[in-house]
Amino acid sequence: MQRRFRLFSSLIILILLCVTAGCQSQTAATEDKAVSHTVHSGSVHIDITGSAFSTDVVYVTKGTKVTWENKDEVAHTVTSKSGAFDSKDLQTGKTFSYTFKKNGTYSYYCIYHPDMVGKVVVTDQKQMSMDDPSSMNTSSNDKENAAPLGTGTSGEPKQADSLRLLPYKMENGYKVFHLTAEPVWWQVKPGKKVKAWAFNGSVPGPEIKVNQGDKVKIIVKNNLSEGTTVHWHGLDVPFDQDGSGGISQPDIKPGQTWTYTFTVKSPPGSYMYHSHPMNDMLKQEDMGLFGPFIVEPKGTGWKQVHPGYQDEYTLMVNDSSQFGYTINGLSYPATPVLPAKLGDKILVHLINIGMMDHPMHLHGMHFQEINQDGYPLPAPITMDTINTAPGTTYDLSFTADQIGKWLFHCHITQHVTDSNGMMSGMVTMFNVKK
Ligand SMILES: [Cu+2]
Repeated sequence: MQRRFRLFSSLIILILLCVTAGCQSQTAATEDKAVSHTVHSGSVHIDITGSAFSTDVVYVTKGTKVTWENKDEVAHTVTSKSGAFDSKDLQTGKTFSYTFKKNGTYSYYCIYHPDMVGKVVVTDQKQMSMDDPSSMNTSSNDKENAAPLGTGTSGEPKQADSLRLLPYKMENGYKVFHLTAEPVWWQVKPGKKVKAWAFNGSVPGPEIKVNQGDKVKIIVKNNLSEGTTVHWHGLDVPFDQDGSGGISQPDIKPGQTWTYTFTVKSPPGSYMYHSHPMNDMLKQEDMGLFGPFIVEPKGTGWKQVHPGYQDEYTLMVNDSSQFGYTINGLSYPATPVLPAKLGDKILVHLINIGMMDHPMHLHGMHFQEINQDGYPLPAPITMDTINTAPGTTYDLSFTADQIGKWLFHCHITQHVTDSNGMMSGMVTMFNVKK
C-alpha cells in the first residue's frame, strides 16, 4: 500500500514538473519572437574585457573578418570548439582576426577561463529573427543579458576596485545619500548570473565615503517584497538610528522609505552597512544587501593626511550561498585587477561580510595592518597574511615596491578553486607597473 502511494505521488510530482517546464519554454518562445539581430558584413570588432567577450553572439555574412582585442590585464585565448581557429595566447593589447568563409555556428572560448564563451553565426540572411530555429539555441543567453544586470542604478561612477561610489547632494549642511534595496540579476563571473537583492543594483552596494565630522542623511527606499532596515556596522550612531529591525525601529515596509540621520564621529577607517531586518536577516545578507562605508580623515582625504597614499581600494570578501566565494561580488577571473605604479603607497580597506574566516594572503610584498574595525592599532603589525573574521574590517597599508602581477587571495584552497580545479573565487591581484 505504502509503495503504491509512493509511486502515485512520484507520478503527480513528475506531471507537475512537466507542466511547469512546458510553461517556461512557452514564455521564452513568446519573448524571443520580438527579438531580431542585425547581421554584420565586412568587419566586426569584439573586445575582451573583464574576462568576458563584449558580445556573446555575433551574426555575420560570409567573408566577414572578426577581430578580437584583449583589453584585460591577463592573457586569454579565442579558441574555436570545432578547431576552426585558435588565437593561442593573446596578451594584453594584442588582437586576433579570423575571416569566416562558410555558413554555420562557431562556438569559441578561452582555454584559461572556460566560462568565457562566445558564438559567431555565419548566415546568408540580412536579418536574423529568433523564430529561426537555427538560432534558437542562443536565445536563453540573449534573454538573460536583457535582464537588468546589477550595474549600479543611480549614476554611481565605477572605481578601479569595481565598486561604485555613491554620489551625494549637500542640503542644509547634510550630505544626503539615497539607497534603494531592490531585486536585480548579478553577474558573479562570465556565465554565472544569479538573482540578487542589492542596494542600487550592485553587489556590494555602492561605497559610501564621508569625512569624519560630516552630518549625513541616508534615505533608504525598500523595493523588495519584504521588510528591511539598514544597520551602520561599527559606526557610532544614536540608538534610534541603529537600524536594527524590531529593536530600534520597525522594518521599512515594501514600497516605503526611511531616513537615517547621524553625525560621523568614528575615526577614519573601514566600516560597512547591511540590512538588519527583524526576520530573514540571513537571507537578506546572503542575497547581497550590504556595502562598504569608509570614513576619510576630516576635511581632506587620506592622500593629504597620510602623504604618499596614491591608491586607495576597498575589498569586501564574502562566502554567500548565492554568489559563492567572492571579492566585491565577483569571482576570479571577473575580479578587478588593481593598478599601482612602482613606489606607490597603497591603502586597502578590507571587509569580511561572509560567515567564515578568510586568511587573505598577498604575494610579493608585505603589508601593515594599521586599523581594525576602524580604530588604529597601538602599533601597526607587518604581515603578508591576515585572517579576516566575519563582520570585521581592516585597513592595510603597503608600498608597491616590486613590478609584477601580485596575487591577493584567500589561503583556504577550497575558496579559490572551482569544481574543475580551475582558479576561481576569492582571488584578485595588484598590477604594479613602472
Ligand atoms: Cu576563504
